[in-house]
Amino acid sequence: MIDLRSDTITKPTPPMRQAMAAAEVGDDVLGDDPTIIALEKRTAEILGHEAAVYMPSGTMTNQVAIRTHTEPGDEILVDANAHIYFYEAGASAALSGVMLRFVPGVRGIFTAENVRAVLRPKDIHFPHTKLVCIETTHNRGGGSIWPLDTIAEVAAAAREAKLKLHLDGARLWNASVATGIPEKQYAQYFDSVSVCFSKGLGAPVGSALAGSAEFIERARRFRKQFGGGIRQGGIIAAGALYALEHHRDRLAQDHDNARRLARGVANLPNIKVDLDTVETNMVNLQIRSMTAQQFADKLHEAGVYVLATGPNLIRAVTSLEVTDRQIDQAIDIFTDLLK
Ligand code: TLP
Repeated sequence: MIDLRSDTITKPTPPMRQAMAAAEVGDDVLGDDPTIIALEKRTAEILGHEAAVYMPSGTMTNQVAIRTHTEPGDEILVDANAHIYFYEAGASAALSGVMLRFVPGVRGIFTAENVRAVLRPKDIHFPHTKLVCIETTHNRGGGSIWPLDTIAEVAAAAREAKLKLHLDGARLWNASVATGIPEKQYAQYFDSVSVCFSKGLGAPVGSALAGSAEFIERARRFRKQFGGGIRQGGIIAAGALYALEHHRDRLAQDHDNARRLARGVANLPNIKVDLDTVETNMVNLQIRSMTAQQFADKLHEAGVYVLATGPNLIRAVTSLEVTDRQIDQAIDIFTDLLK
């Protein structure tokens, strides 16, 4: 199978497994797992924040951030395609009791003006708006990258309104490799930043939340409350540390493969892909002659795994599990099915 469902399918490589097997461990809930401590320190350093805390998943880092920034009854601003809203099983409502308000965006990217347009005056009728969430690269936006100046403008609008700013940077690594802008240059605008090690970086488990030392101390308590203390988690953190040092630069290959796939299928009938929107390791493809699920099923029978992410939309994601040869084979399979 050529697995283009997600970059979450990536498996630890043999040297990563060796690093994991050799990891020193302790009890992280008691604060003495040396490998987790090293991972948190390195992550904070890369992001230019004071501290970071390791957690089992990106969903948990996002949701702990939301809980740490808000109180029940507050409102947070997201775009309608944000992972936080679309794919986190209603967690913000269930775990933090917050309302989500949508900021209109294009491929997940909104402007300072869009934020100002949804701000509320102080009034007894209204919830307190506390937080703006941005996602880069944007998953449902097809791996789109927020321009740095747009982030800076949105951050300024948020500050003016005394709102905090959270970055869902599950794939911030991809944004940095694609633009050459270091992660910390993006991260400087945010009060909290969530990053994932278990997507394109290829570690088996884990994400981290970064922020000020005070914010992270409060977040640690909510991690515990949400059931995210990991005890001898150094074994998995070692995979993440290995990935941070060895797998960031190679994301460029995944980006090349995504463009190669997009170019290879762009002129086929009954499929539409806008090549200008292929910025990182994702390709959003619109299907015309059948539903996206029907096409995904046909691809599956022919040996290519993709996800239908809308009635007419399929998503193909490249990762270290997919070789350039497999991309060429996938293009041939698309061609056979659509010709
Ligand atoms: N995304 C997954 C699915 O949940 C859709 C995928 O296959 O792309 N933020 C962003 C932007 C994400 O794309 C994801 C995972 C998460 C957070 C959540 O990470 P996990 O899966 O570790 O909870």
